[in-house]
Amino acid sequence: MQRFNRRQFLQIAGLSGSSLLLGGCGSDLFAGVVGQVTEPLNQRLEELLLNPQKPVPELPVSQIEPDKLIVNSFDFTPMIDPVKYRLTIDGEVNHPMQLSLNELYKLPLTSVVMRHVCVEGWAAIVQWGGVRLRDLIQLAQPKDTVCYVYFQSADGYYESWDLRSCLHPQTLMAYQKNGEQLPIDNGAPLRLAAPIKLGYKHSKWVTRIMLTSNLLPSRGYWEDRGYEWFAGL
Ligand SMILES: Nc1nc2c(c(=O)[nH]1)N[C@H]1C(S)=C(S)[C@@H](COP(=O)(O)O)O[C@H]1N2
Ligand SMILES: [Mo]
Repeated sequence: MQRFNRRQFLQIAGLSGSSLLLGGCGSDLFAGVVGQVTEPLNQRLEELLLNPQKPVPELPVSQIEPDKLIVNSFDFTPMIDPVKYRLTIDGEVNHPMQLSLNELYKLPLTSVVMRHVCVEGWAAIVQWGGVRLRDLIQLAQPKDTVCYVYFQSADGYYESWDLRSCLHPQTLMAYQKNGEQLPIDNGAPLRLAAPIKLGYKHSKWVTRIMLTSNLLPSRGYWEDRGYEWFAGL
């Protein structure tokens, strides 16, 4: 595992304005096996209609609804020692990494006020703050075969996303909620947050981000129980 070094930090600063090439899954992501066999037609359309790189209009800070975000965990709340915590980024990448929280905190901080929508029938406007997932992916340098990203969580939850949605400028690995340190129940030390997908796509307590060319048979905790995979908002 390669540790995070100074040159890589500078790389982010220098590259933050540029776009990352999507390799083989850019314009015809859904021309592949997933689009034609695994996913129903409506999800292909959903992907085609959504422009993932266009920022979702931001909501004002005055509209944050601190009491409306309901803690929703399928099982237990894992206790993670913040000193020992490492975020693993691996898979089909040139630079697999293990990042400490201090290393993550040194990366550019982005805050986005967005609506969190749970399929169970509630929503809340939340401000999430953290590292852009695209910056982390850029640091790991995915091989051009990569089309999907898997997220592993400390409570056994797992998720998979399409690469384009991971590269969206408002897709965050968040460590702040409403301007304060992320509470344990909401996924501390690190959770996914993005205004482009339903709540169950936003893995809490993420410990591993794995980049891959293929969607594995286990696509996500709720997806494997019948929920939609793309789950776009
Ligand atoms: N690791 C993990 N992440 C998870 C879940 C979970 O049970 N475990 N539940 C998901 C669901 S269904 C929702 S709506 C949101 C809820 O986030 P919150 O508990 O911070 O409100 O987390 C998502 N991420
Ligand atoms: Mo949810």
